[in-house]
Amino acid sequence: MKKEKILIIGSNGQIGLELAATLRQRYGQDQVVCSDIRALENQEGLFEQLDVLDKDRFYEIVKKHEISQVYLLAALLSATAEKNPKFAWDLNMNGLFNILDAAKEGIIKQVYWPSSIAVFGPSTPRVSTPQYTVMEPNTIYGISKLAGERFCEYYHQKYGVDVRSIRYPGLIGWKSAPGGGTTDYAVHIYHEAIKNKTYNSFLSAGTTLPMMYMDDAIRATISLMEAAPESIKIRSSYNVTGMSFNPEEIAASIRKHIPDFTLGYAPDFRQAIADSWPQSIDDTEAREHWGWKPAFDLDAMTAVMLNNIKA
Ligand code: AKB
Repeated sequence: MKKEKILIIGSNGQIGLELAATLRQRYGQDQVVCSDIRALENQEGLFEQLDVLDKDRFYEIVKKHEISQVYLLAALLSATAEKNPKFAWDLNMNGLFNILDAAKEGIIKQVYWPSSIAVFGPSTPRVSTPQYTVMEPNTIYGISKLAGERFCEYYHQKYGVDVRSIRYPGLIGWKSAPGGGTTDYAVHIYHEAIKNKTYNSFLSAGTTLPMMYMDDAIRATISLMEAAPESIKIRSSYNVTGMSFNPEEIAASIRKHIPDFTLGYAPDFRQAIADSWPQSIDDTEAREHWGWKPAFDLDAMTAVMLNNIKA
């Protein structure tokens, strides 16, 4: 059987860096091509410069490397998208169309595209938010993700495109920095705890959000992509979650290791975004359809984050 040849678009972002390392370990160095708008100074392995809006260049790379699977991670996240709504819409939607169209034409075989808890809005039930519920997002990022979900399902139903997706909660890892999200405080807080023993949160004390440790997110992503097609019953995007906490609770978890850690608050425009999102997620369908189960809770994640950042 011919091995899959994988292209990661947006490989130098928070998820991309970790996904690339895991996929290369799993499938082999030469099976994974990374791409991003800019190369890193110390870019490793097969790499192609790619702006996902440049369809010709995308097709050129797919042809050159005989790509069969694409992970499309290039996007503007919630906070950055609010500052540049037109560009966010253009990047988040037209980037997706370029990849879905290639799958529709049979040029590639399988697509992974991340959605987000941002697809939910203020009218959604906020506790244990189910897979199917009211969805009226009020951020440009959430609107683009909800539209993207509808197009993924449409391309699957109309054209048989094998597209798979997860609604990521806030993702927390120590190997890479997040950029432009509302949940980013939950990464910064660990770095500041180690460096300065204090942090000023841009979300208020009681702002509870769904979150996930990066290792769980990478495992969920690869499990979904490797699952048998007949087990994938949702082609818009799957709810998944790892844990839920607010800034007070993550601070309490950090104080188990750094007792004199202090937390201050300076909420900004991201507070309104967080207030429109769920506090916790019901991921029953992901568990039942393809066996999803998180491994990390808050204290387990805190221990790994602090140990690795310190090292
Ligand atoms: C963000 O905060 O924008 C992202 C997300 C929840 O999709 N981390």
